[in-house]
Amino acid sequence: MTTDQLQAHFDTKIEADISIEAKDWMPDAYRQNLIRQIGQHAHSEVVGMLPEANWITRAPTLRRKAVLLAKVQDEAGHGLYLYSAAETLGCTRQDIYQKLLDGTMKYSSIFNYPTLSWADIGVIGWLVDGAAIVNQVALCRASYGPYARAMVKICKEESFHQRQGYEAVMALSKGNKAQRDMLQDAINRFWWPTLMMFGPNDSDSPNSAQSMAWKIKRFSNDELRQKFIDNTVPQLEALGMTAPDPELVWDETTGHYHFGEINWDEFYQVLKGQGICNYERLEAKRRAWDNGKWVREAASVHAKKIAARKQAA
Ligand code: BYC
Repeated sequence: MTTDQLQAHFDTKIEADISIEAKDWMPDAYRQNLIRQIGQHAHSEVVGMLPEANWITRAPTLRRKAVLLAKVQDEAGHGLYLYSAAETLGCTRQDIYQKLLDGTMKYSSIFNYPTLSWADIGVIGWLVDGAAIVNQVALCRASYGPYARAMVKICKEESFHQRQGYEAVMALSKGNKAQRDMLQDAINRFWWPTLMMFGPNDSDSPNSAQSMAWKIKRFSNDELRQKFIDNTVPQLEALGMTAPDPELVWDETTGHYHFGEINWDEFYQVLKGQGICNYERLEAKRRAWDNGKWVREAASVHAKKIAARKQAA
């Protein structure tokens, strides 16, 4: 087939909602855009382990510690599914991981904020995983099959994460004044950064139009952000807590909550590496990479030995 015929076949499949699979022909720009998004997504999962891991040794009870440990392990698993999905597009895991370490590939801005109290762990589960679910449920219908299928399993686990977060914040909301103040402080610090997770406003989102035409993204950044706010404000009210947004109000005419302007300067500063924890996060990942050198070497020697044994047999 000529390139034009291959392109026409690809377009027909996108139009008909037929998944694109790893061995199918796809335009190079589609492939590169997926490597970018899936790679960033994978990096977010593994960098996202760091702020939560910070509290494993300080969880208030053994039950909370076991649950948090399991959650952080789930995030590593999500990273693995996503790196595997990216590899089906022809990149190597090592290559895109190096791009994370040298700062040429992004990860979610949210993980550049510190976890200062136990309440932050509950709020991350509730708000950050809650935002991730809203974004990722839509990605379960992404046009690229391996990405969409990875998202199905990830979403199931994220739902559990969101529930554990809400259960933890519910306990704090029913606690004493110090516990309620700690929770309110965590909400105040994480509210706006959570809204930034959905990316820039649609008018400033360079990738959205093409990603939506290719049905990688099914909803725009602003649509998903609004959906998250509409879902979350009733939960906030049920906790007896408030959002740090004086403009947050139910709008009868639109049938949605109206909310204030996000501080986009802060968002772009964090993307440029100027967030509170950017340096610390990448340093932790670089250190882990260096410390893991002997494991990688031992594993590759073992793999070579097995291959040689198979060849000899
Ligand atoms: N942070 O054109 P746009 C989790 C970048 S992990 C950093 O709208 P796009 C969890 C964007 O990449 C969940 N960068 O982009 C884990 C682009 O830059 P490049 C993480 C951001 O791709 C552990 C530029 O800004 N979820 O839940 O169409 C523990 C312009 O943006 C951000 C995902 O990764 C940001 N927030 O849309 C707990 C979801 N926003 O690449 C929890 C998968 C934007 O052109 N990703 N940028 O240099 C997506 O759905 C989309 O990539 C986005 C952005 C909606 C995030």
